Amino acid sequence: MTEPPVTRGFVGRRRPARPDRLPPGQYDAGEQWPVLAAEPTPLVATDRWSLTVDGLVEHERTWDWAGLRAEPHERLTVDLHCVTAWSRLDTGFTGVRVADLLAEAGPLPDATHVLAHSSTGYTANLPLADVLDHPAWVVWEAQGAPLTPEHGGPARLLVPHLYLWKSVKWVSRLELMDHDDPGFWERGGYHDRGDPWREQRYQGDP
Ligand SMILES: Nc1nc2c(c(=O)[nH]1)N[C@H]1C(S)=C(S)[C@@H](COP(=O)(O)O)O[C@H]1N2
Ligand SMILES: [Mo]
Repeated sequence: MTEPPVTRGFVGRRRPARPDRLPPGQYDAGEQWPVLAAEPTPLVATDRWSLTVDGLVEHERTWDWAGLRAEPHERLTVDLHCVTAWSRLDTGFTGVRVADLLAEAGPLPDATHVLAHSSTGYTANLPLADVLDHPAWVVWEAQGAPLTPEHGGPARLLVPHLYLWKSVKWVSRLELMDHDDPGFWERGGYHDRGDPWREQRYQGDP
């Protein structure tokens, strides 16, 4: 692999190789992938794992581990942006599109928001458009290996166009609602939507 040429005056200084890929106020964490969680890491065995889509849907749906992995899935490479300012570029995942999972349950016309739940009780709210009109996934592999428990394995939500707190680890339920209901960090003063490119970190940001 060839490195981009280094400008003399910048030798040894931390300098993002791909500044165009970094939202305002973020730094490139390189190969590092910090672990952030409000709760201790739960060990969820795959034979006990399930994901339910319920709330404002035509028919509630639950996938077990084999059922999820039997859904059409894809490999993807995305950039992760944590509100604590690190970004991890080009992280590879394998997973199913949230839009495909929701389609199987049939969102009702009144549904406007999703509340994503972790089996731990952690939650994050999302406008339905953020998982239907933007790519978002439930993923079970990262960097070619099974998603580790620390990073949300067996499976986590991945909504890479928003700050990473929206990407609920150990995801167990996607609840469709007709109103916005703030999740764990949103109740704690973080922005309701969390678009890193608009630097929507805290309530009151644009
Ligand atoms: N269940 C759960 N999911 C969570 C969190 C959490 O505390 N609990 N933290 C969020 C935050 S703030 C970040 S930055 C990412 C961290 O994911 P990582 O540990 O894989 O880097 O998970 C998000 N999903
Ligand atoms: Mo975060």
